Amino acid sequence: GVGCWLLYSDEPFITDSLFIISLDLSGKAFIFPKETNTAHVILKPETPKPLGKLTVCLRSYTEITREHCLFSLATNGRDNMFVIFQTAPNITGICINQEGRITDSGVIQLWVNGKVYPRKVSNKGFNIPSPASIILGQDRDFYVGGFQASQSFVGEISEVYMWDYVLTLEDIKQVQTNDKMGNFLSWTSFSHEIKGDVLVQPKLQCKCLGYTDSLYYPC
Ligand SMILES: [Ca+2]
Repeated sequence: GVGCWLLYSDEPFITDSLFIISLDLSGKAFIFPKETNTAHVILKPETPKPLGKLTVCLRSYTEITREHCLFSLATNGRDNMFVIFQTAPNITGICINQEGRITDSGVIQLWVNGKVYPRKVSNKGFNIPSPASIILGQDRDFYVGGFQASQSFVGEISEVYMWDYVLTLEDIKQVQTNDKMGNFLSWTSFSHEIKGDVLVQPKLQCKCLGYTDSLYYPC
């Protein structure tokens, strides 16, 4: 039958979709307990489509001091189409706005813990064809796989949201108080598949206080 054919297919998207579940992860976090070249979470948009612009927001909490990859979006042609790397231990709330470079300016805006950083401009021609493969917790050197433990994430990731448009400053403020749902990926109906050693646990700290140094307070 079709299911058997899919199970033995090399096509990653079709195979992955057999194990995707959609859950409301409000008040929960993914825990990546140790350095591996296997543990990651595959994310599946409700309605995959090409992206001319996008915003990604997420929270991470880690003690590791080396570089690590939080979020990786790859397409068949490019393994590092859109990635979020971090290089310092931190409790971080990140939002990245990315405009397309074909019809728009290609401006990239980055917020970290409520602070806006100097804008950058993407490479010419930025546009993400569909389907794209999105994962948390590993950097990859291929469309699917090519993970190195030395770039893996160890710690907690939560409140992952993605939009197919650029968020305004008001929108970003709403994200920081958990009052803005994603229209492409939303933590409140999160279609995902866990691969390897990743746990879902209740969050110990959640809402942010706004624009202070202390991003979190207990749930
Ligand atoms: Ca790598």
